[in-house]
Parts: sequence; C-alpha cells; structure tokens
Amino acid sequence: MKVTVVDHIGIAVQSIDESLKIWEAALGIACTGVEEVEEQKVKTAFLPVGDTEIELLEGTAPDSPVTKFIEKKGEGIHHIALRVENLEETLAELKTKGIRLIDETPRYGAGGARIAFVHPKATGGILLEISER
Ligand code: CMX
Repeated sequence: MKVTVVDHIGIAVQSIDESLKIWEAALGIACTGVEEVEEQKVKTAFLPVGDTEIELLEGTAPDSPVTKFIEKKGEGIHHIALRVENLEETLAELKTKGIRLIDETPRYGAGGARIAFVHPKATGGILLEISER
C-alpha cells in the first residue's frame, strides 16, 4: 500500500454555517463547496489548504455518526483521511495484517472519493478514513 497525502481532516461541528465564521471568515480559508452525503447522514463543507483539506461535518439525522460523536465527545476532530493509490489493495493488505476495518469494501464518500473506514479501536482512538480519488 502507498499513502500519498493527508487527504483531509474531518471536523465534527454542530453547524457548518456557524463554523464557517471561524474557518472562512476569520482564518480566510475559502469554502469551495458544501455537499450532503445521504448514505453517511452528513453534510460536508470543503476548505482546501495546500495539498490537503479541512472537511467540516454536520450530522443530518439523530443517528448520524457525526451527531452521535458530538453527543458523546463534543465538537472536534472526527477523523483523519489518508489518500492511497489503490483502495482495494490497501484494504486487503490491512485485513491480512489483522487490522479491524469498518468497511471491507469501498463506499462512496464526499467529493466523489471512494472511501473505507478503519475502526478507531485499531488505531489508538483515531477514526481513519482511507480514500482514493
Ligand atoms: N473517533 C474516535 N473514536 C470514536 C469515533 C471517532 N470519530 N466515533 C466513535 N468512537 C469510539 C467511541 O468513543 C466508542 O469508544 P468507547 O467504546 O471506548 O466508548 C467506540 O468508538 C464505539 O462508538 P459508539 O459511539 O458506540 O458508536 P458506534 O460503534 O455505533 O460507531 C463507528 C462508531 C466509528 C464504528 C461509526 O461512527 C462509524 O462507522 N463511522 C464511520 C462512518 C462515519 O463516521 N461517517 C461520517 C463521515 C463521512 C465522510 O467523511 O464522508
């Protein structure tokens, strides 16, 4: 497997509109788009910084992973996404190494990426997204 870049850092927020007052208005990082990913029950806002992005995540349902995360831990860093060259190969390799995966096959993520999650229990408490785009 080959990790090429930190694709994005996902931040769980109560309200994207409120958070943009800090990330966009105060810090001057332009938001290039907002997208709802129905399957994940989240609304996402993208704020590119150099080769990577800040991704603001707002839950769209009470059982959204992001809504549940905020209820339990409060707003904050929700996941780190690493981009790889070949997602299927990477997942097969991680499985062989006994790493607990949430997704054994890729699914659709924001921004047209193919993604899969590694369980936080396998990574010392960090929810890891592996993405290919
Ligand atoms: N980071 C670190 N730990 C997390 C976590 C996160 N984002 N979300 C949950 N956890 C921890 C919990 O604190 C809990 O730990 P303890 O057992 O020590 O208390 C454990 O994982 C289980 O959490 P839970 O609240 O019982 O929730 P679930 O097991 O139902 O779900 C998880 C947890 C990670 C499997 C689920 O949130 C998931 O499948 N996430 C992947 C999908 C996702 O997050 N999508 C949103 C982003 C989409 C996008 O970027 O496109």
